[in-house]
Amino acid sequence: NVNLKINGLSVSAPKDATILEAARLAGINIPTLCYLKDVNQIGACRMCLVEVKGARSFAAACVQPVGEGMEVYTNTPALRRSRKNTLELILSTHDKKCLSCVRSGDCELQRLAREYGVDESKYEGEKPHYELDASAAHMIRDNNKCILCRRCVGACAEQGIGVIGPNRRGFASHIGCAFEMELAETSCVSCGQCIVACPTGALYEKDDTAKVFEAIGDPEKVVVVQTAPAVRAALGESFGMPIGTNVKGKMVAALRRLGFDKVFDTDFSADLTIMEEANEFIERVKNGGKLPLITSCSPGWVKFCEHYYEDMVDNLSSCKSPQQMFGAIVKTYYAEKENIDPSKLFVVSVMPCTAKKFERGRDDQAAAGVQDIDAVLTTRELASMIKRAGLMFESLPDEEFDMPLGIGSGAGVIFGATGGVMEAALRTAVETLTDTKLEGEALDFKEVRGTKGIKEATYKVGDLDVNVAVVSGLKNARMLLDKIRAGEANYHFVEVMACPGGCVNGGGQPIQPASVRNNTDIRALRASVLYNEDKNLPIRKSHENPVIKELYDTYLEKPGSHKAHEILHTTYVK
Ligand code: HC0
Ligand code: SF4
Repeated sequence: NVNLKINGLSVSAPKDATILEAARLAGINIPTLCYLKDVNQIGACRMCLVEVKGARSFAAACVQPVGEGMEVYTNTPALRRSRKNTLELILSTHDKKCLSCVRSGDCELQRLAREYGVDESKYEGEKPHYELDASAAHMIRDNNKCILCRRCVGACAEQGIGVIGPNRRGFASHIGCAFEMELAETSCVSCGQCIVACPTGALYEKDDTAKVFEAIGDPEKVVVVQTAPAVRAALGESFGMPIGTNVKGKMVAALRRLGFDKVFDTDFSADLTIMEEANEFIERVKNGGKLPLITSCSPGWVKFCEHYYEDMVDNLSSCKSPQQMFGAIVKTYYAEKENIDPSKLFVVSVMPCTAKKFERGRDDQAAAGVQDIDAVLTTRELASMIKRAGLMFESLPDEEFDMPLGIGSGAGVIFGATGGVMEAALRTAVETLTDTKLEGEALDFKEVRGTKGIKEATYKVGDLDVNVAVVSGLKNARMLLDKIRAGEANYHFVEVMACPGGCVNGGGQPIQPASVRNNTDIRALRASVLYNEDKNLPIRKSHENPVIKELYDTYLEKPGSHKAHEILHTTYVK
């Protein structure tokens, strides 16, 4: 550790800490705009400038390391003037339509402008004007609100994709794709990590709330909603609840009050995915099929694989994702059972994910001859619908999902965290291939839990040593796939989730500002919600879900049957 003084207070900080981190230890918050830990550390925005005694100029606290005996000042009149001026310069080119901006209330620029009492029209002058890029299935870029912080650029690079960056110089400088292409023309995988990194309203998902309100209001339609496992772990954040609060019951109550005819759980179809995928795994092992089997439930990952690892597309599981399986089952099995014309059914998904908006429109996702899914809302869009409907979320009662598609096992719940799909599949594969019954601790495959980017383990399943790997974040996926391609790794089963930490950290989740993201492990807190729910559920294995059993007994026959293939499996582009 090194000892230094910050605003006259003695502070001891690790020797590789930055001034920003050391100040935090002393209870002092230094404002930042461009800095996002591990994503964007370029010291460019000039908001975090501090005075260091003896230095000739101000230092950027986010990149400047601490030193023994250093004397730092974070809040002098000169610094306050400098920060205010920086903000006023940013605002001189900013499209200040705050009243209707999606980020109004949680915009980091708005907050600093208020804190520093800026004159928002001090530098009125010529403004660049940019057309919106609404080409992609999932999002919109509005460069008129961009402050050139480059957090989105860092986020996309961290995903190992890097399709956005600065174009032109000086006054004309702006963020976009190479050669001014539209986003839809690039290999963007729709993960939305750029959106959750953006401090302002320059990036946001395509809003489907109006379409869903309209369907709910249409007396001809039966409107069914499903919620992904990770939504319950974060929706409360949009209503000021602490990160890591499980709001399942209130979420269900809110959806019912919004007017959905049936409120179901994606955990159910996550269980169904496990049945099909575990079966596919066993088949491939027995029949010398393509290994490793790689999961296919994360649409950002699937698109990434199709684009960058064409030669490994045959490794992908042919299973549709739980989102798509859910829609397919609603429009076939459920429609028959309830005697509803599939074309009258309108199936909405609430997802922590922006790539699900893209997945919905993929080919071969229409089991009943109409698209499996009709609309996808992010967790954020659901929060906005709840607010617009005047529902007081915090005081809603806890309600239960509807039956029959509202039962999910603990295995389905943990899908939302990295490692969860693997653990869920192992619970079923081990019991199917061996005569053991997993109980208590034996149900926990701890080696594949946790937020580490790459995890590996070997499990004994019958006579077979099964080598598994779990990766989250596409940069990590790239490293692992390169190893597999080079013959340096021998896995049987691999789980890939596009977003770092899995769905809990998806691009559609409530946005936490950098001040929170830099200092809290939001992935771990949200994941703990899912592991706690799993621990406390009476049914923790997909194959023990009674509705899943009934579905196979009365309709699908058995995992991997002809009918199951027609309804629940899909194809990929090479
Ligand atoms: Fe996920 Fe899913 S677990 S991708 O992360 O597999 O989005 O939460 O809904 O489909 O179940 C997201 C989350 C899902 C799907 C499930 C899978
Ligand atoms: Fe990059 Fe993902 Fe944003 Fe596309 S959605 S630009 S891949 S970060």
